[in-house]
Amino acid sequence: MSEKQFFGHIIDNVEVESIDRQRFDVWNPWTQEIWAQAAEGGEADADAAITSARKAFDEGPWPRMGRVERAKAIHKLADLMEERSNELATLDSTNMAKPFAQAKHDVGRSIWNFRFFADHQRDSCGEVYPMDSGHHSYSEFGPAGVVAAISPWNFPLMMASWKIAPAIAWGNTCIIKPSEDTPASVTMLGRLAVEAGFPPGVLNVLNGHGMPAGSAITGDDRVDRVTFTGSSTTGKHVMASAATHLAPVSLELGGKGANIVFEDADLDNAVYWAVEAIFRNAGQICLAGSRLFVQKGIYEEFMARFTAAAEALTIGDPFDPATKFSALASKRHFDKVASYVESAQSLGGNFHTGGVATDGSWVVRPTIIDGLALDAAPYCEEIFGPVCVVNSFETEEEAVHLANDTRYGLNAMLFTENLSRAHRVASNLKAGTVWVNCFFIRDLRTPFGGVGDSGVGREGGNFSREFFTEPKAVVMQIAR
Ligand code: TXE
Repeated sequence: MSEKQFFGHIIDNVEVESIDRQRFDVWNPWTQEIWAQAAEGGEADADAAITSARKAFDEGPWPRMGRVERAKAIHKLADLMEERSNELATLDSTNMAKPFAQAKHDVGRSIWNFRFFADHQRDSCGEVYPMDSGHHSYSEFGPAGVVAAISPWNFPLMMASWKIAPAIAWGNTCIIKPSEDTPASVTMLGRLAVEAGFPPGVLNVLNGHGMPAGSAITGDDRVDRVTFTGSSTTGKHVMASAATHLAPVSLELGGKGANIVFEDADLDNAVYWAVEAIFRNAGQICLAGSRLFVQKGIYEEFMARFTAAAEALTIGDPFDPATKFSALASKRHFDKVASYVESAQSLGGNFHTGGVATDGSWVVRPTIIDGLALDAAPYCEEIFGPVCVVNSFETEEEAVHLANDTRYGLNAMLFTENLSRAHRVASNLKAGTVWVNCFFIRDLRTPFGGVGDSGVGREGGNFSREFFTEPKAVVMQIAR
C-alpha cells in the first residue's frame, strides 16, 4: 500500500507537525479508507499560528504594502491554483466524494474569489462628502488585524477561499482552520501561498478539530475578526467565544431553503434547477432547496418529472466522469442523514423516490418525500443531504407564508414567468438571497448571508470590506 499523505499545519510559511506530534486520520468516504493523516492542532499550535499572524500584521510588509502590489501577490496565488487545479479538485473529491466535475467547478470559483477580492481592494474607493460647513469628509479602509477563519467540509476549498480572499486582500493576516473532515485542499492552498511568495504569517493553516483548535483561535484576544461557516449550534459557541474579547463575527450558518414553483413556470427550467438545488453536492449545501412548494395545478406533472430527473442521476465513484452523485462526506454525516430518512419513514412520509442505499456505501439516494406534517423534524430541520420535502400550495400568499415559516433564512428560489409576481414574491421572502428562475449563481459584489438562525452579517463586495477593515472617517477643514 502506498504511504499515506500527510497534511501539516502551515505556520510562518513552514509546514509542521503538531508540537505534541498528534495526528488524526483522514477518510475517503467513497472507498471508506483512511487515505491521509493531518496534524491534530492543540492549544500550543493555535498559539504559534496566532503569534505568527500577529507578528506578520504588526511588523510585516503585508498590511503596509501598496494595494497594487498586494493584488499582484494574490493574483500570483490564483495563477498557481489555476496551474494546479486538477490536484486541488482531486483532493476535494477524494476527501469528501464530491464528483470531480463539481470539484473542478468549485476550484474555479475559489480562484475567482481570490481574483475578485484582489481587484476589489485595489480599485474600490471610499466616499468623499463636501460639507456645507467648509470641510470635506472622506472614509478610509485600513485592515482590521488578525482574522480567524473557520470553514466547513461541504465546499472545503471554496468556503475557505471565500473567507481568506477578502481577509488577506484588505491587508489582514489570517489563520484558517479547515474542517477536520477535509483538511487536504486548504493545506495545499497554504503550500501554494508559500510558493507564491507570501510573507510568513500572512496565511497560516491550522489543522485539527473544533475543540480545541477552532475554539483556541476564536477565543484569543489577539484575534480581531472571526469568520465562521458551519452549523447554527456551533455558530452560537463561536459568537460567545469571540464576544469574550469583543471581536466582530461574521457567521454563515444552516439553512432550509424554500423553492417555490408557480403554475406559470417554465417547467423544464424549474425541474432542472430543483434537481441542482437539492442533489448537487449530494444536498450538502447550506443553500439547498430542501423545502419544495409546488402550485396545485401542476403538482402531479411536476412531481413526475422531478422524480424521473432525480432517478436519472448517475450514482457512483466521484472520479467516474459519468457520476453526478456520490457518497455523503463522512460516516458521521451519513448516519445523521440516514436517521432523518428513517424518521420521515416512521412519520408516514410518502416517498416518491430515494432512501438509504443498502449496499454498505455511505450513499443516501436522491430522496423526494411529501405528506409530512409541517412540524415534522425532517420537514423543519436542516438535514444537509439529498432529501427534498415537498408540499403543494394554492395561492401566492400561501406560498410565501409556507416559505417564511422557518427559523432559517439563508436563501429561497422561485420559478414563474410573471414578472410582477417574481419581484413581489422575492421582496416578501425572508431570506438573504433569492434566486428567480435559477440557483447558485453569485455575483461577488452582492451581499451574502442569512436571516434568523442562518447567520449574522453579510459578506461580498463592500460588505466584506466593511467586515474585514476598520473604516475610518477623516474630516478636514478647508481654509478659506
Ligand atoms: O458542523 P460544525 P459539522 C451543518 C449541517 C451539518 C451540521 C454538523 O447541518 O450536518 O452542521 O456539521 C469547527 N469553535 N453545517 O459538525 O460543528 C469545525 O471543526 C470553533 C452547515 O461539521 O459547525 C469545522 O471546521 N470552531 C454548514 C466547522 O466548525 C468549531 C456547513 C464546522 O463544524 C467549534 C457545515 C468550536 N467550538 C455544516 N466546533 C453550512 N452553513 O454550509 C466546531 N468547529
